[in-house]
Amino acid sequence: MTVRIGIIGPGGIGRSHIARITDKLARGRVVAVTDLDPAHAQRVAEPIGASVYADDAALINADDVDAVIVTSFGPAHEGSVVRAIEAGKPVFCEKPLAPTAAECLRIMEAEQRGGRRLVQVGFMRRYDAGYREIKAVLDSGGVGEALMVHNRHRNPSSPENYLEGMSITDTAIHEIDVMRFLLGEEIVSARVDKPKRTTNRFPHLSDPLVLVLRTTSDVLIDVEIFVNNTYGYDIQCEVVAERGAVALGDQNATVRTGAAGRSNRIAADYNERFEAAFNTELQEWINSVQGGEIVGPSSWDGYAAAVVCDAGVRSLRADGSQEFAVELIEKPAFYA
Ligand code: NAD
Ligand code: ISE
Repeated sequence: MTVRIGIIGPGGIGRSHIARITDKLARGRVVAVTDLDPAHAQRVAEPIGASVYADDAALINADDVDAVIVTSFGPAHEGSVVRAIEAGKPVFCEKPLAPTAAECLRIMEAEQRGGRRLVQVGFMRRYDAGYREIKAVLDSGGVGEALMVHNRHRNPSSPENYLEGMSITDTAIHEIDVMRFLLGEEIVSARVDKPKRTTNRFPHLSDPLVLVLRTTSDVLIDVEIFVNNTYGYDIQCEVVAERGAVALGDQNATVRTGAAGRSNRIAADYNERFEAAFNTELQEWINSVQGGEIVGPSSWDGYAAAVVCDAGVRSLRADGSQEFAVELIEKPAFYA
């Protein structure tokens, strides 16, 4: 059986997902598209023979849509995800599940009312081979307990509609989630330090930033967030443990050697850096829709990351470098 998929908001990442489902993945087909801009939806739908719907509700309720992918911008996610849950259809929502914990809580309430897991959040770093290898090393106990983690999240540029809090809710949320995944514990506090700003940014943005997190067992995590570095999409992570350190390797395996030394390409964007992870993530989602049991990152994971984002955004907006506590609700048995 082919899973017939409807996509809400096929902008940058949505079109990448359509291309991978159409050309690379098995047992999935995009049959329906909607976007705030109907002409854009038409342009996206035509080459793949998909139908265009006026809005998310019409697409979700279409008889030939088995499952939904939400790739609209963050503040629009809650409405579409809740509508999909209420229609009883599996929904893959790009990160963030929603920009604030309050929105994520409402999604969790709707999902629990429905009585079965329907939501998967697009935390694709959990599917990246490098992060998975770091997790395997930590889980094996070979380097002892993790003590500190150093992360760098660098983008070449960010558009004018990338607003202040998005450094946390749209960018660092990847590290927030993957730290929970690697360390297997929750984050209990967040603080944002604000270094000298780059001149290569829109005036409304503080860039770069350093997000400092602490976990339940006191692991200290720093995340450099620099979304206008002008040179490339550069993701780094090093876990320092009691008897060693383990880090992501170079993104592009080939190393060029010449008179200027040794070098390797830096990825241009998220598609190049995380192509394999996106493919695995969405193939496993399609498989789980077919199998009737959603097993990837859950609404709880979306919520747990959003609570940390809330604290980070408060610190970003506060004077100086203030630390804020992260307070999660008790995890519902539904998500155990
Ligand atoms: P984008 O602006 O390129 O595309 C968003 C699209 O959604 C646009 O076409 C817009 O018209 C449409 N849209 C907005 N609100 C809508 C609504 N209510 N109904 C229907 N359509 C709507 O954005 P993007 O860069 O593709 O990001 C989209 C989402 O994907 C964001 O949540 C972002 O955080 C996430 N994302 C994830 C990754 C990743 O690495 N996992 C990478 C990029 C983007
Ligand atoms: C974007 O939405 C992504 O998810 C990218 O992976 C990230 O690097 C970028 O900062 C976000 O805006």
